[in-house]
Amino acid sequence: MFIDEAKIEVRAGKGGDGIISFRRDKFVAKGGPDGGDGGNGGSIFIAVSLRMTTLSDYRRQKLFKAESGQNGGRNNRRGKSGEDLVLDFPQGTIIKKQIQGTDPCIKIDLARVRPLQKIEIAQGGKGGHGNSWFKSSTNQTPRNRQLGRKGEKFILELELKLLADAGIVGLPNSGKSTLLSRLTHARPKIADYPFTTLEPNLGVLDFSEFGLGKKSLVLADIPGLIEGAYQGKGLGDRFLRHIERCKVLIHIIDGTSDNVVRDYKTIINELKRYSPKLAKKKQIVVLNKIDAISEKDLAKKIIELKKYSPIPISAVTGKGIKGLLLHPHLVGG
Ligand SMILES: Nc1nc2c(ncn2[C@@H]2O[C@H](COP(=O)(O)OP(=O)(O)OP(=O)(O)O)[C@@H](O)[C@H]2O)c(=O)[nH]1
Ligand SMILES: [Mg+2]
Repeated sequence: MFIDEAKIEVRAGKGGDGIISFRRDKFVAKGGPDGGDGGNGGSIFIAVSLRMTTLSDYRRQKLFKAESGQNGGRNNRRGKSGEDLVLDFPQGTIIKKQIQGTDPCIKIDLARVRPLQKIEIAQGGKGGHGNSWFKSSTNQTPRNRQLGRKGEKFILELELKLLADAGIVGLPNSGKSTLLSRLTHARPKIADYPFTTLEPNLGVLDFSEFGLGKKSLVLADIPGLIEGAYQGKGLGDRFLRHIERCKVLIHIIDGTSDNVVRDYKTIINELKRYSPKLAKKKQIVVLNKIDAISEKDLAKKIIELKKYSPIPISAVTGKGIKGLLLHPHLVGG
């Protein structure tokens, strides 16, 4: 299941307590202090996993605890430290870390974190000193010791914003998923009814497969938008967050529609309502399904959309695809 929001709690381990103890040696009448220190509590780290594409791992389990340190022992034995815990997240995750009850305070964007890099998010508590640590020339039999410190704990608000170079937007049924499957090895569900795509699909566009050099881009196909998506109509606009970080949008218009300009404007309005920044992104307007309309109809629709420099294609037959790939926003972007 595609999950792009979650809230979890992380609790680092408590430090182990130092203990009070004195040597009881057969041959030493009055042994000195030998209470060991407690071990440190385990810390919690975050890391990026390229294999994860959703936050579904955080849907059920909400509380993550690292192990506590063990108490110190006799004979100056130090307690064992608690194991650290590493939590993996998909690459586009944004984590808001808040101390319980207060507003989000620290934002960590995992898009900037390299895979294999670990970042400490909650530090384990330090182990306390045992009484032998307090021994001094003036105090040979210390009766004090420290308790282990508590580990840090935080609420983490998780939000996933997929990392794609280009986002495919359009009305339902316009051919977004068909285009993704034409350009990449992704195999999203395609069908002749609206809202076939229920969650974003990603694919890698390898220009070399089209004889166009070495470049590659990640494409995101998102569920179709309809008028009022910003009010929650259809599947709403919640998937638009996944194209917020794209450099360019591929805006698909169904060439068989009887009003391509209205269709274009519907999408632009929904993008604007969601975020003016999104609506201002570089856009490539594509007129799809040209195999299904007459040449005359095609010429008319191209003129209607002239202001937006539409690229006519057929995602099904592949016609015009090279022209699309050669668009400066894709090749140069
Ligand atoms: N004739 C023709 N049909 C097409 C073309 N591209 C897509 N289609 C058809 O249009 C229908 C919808 O295609 P999809 O790719 O599922 O459309 P979508 O935009 O992803 O739709 P949603 O996921 O529901 O938003 C399918 O029946 C496709 O076969 C095309 O270039 N020519
Ligand atoms: Mg689709």
